[in-house]
Amino acid sequence: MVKELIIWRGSQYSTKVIAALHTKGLKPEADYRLRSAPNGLEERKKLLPAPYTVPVLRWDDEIISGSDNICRFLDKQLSSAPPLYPAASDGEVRRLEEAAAALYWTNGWLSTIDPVGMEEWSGQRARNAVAKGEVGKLAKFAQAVLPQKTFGRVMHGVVQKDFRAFLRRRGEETGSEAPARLADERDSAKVLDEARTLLRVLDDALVASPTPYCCGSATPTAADLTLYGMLERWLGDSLCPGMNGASTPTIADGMAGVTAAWQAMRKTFRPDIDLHDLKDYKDLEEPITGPTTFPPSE
Ligand SMILES: N[C@@H](CCC(=O)N[C@@H](CS)C(=O)NCC(=O)O)C(=O)O
Repeated sequence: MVKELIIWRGSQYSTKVIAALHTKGLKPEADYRLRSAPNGLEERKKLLPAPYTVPVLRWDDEIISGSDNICRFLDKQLSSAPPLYPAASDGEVRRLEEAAAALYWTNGWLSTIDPVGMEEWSGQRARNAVAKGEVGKLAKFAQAVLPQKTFGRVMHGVVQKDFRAFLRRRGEETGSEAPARLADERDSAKVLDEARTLLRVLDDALVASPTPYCCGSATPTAADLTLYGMLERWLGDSLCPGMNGASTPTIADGMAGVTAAWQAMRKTFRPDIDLHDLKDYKDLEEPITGPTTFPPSE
């Protein structure tokens, strides 16, 4: 029987689903296989179902794309495990899940375009990749001949350009104003402010909740898990200790609800879901053929 999750390490929605599976009692490698998808969109189109994003879950004959669909599927499939959308607060959890997903663009900006955030989030990972020859001979040569600081600036320039192009494309695809606008934004303080304003929506809901999680839930809901994916980038290490770091460690300062949820989830999930020492983590070998099966089409 196939239980396989296709991810990118460092991806916020992949982190969310790995944590959702943990909430349902399933741990990576012990209970399901993890596979990586290629970075390039054209390659992903050959291997993944539309819309060609990660995460994708294969569960026996079912194919599910998108973290929200996967969470819904897990509630249906594993209904006696803690619910990700508790019945009594389903609508509110969905609203807060969307509010947490709205953090995605500023979360990516502050950990990729912001120079300090990028260095803290993935400077070490980039240097490891170059040292291992994973990013091509030219980068290795550039690292050998350029002073460390100049090399860092060159690498950051490439990553920044890619991420701005990604924001532009996703802005066009989704019609959302935030990614299109952030693609041309240059002011880190402004983006930090915008991110904190969005984060306060979650903080208000969490402060009002009698438990550390949204809507009085005893266990993390899909909304908390979406937030967790973002916070692993800002405050944690994206599940890869020693490779990734906290891009924006002060972002939740003064937000008691977000801070308590973050601490509770970190304690619950780690180190069970650390991804730095995987034994069976490989690229996806076979294309996932056929359309997604859940939610069923009408
Ligand atoms: N709504 C989807 C969004 C997934 C998503 O945006 N995944 C990112 C990685 S975190 C991705 O695959 N980006 C590549 C692209 O958009 O081409 C979900 O909840 O899973």
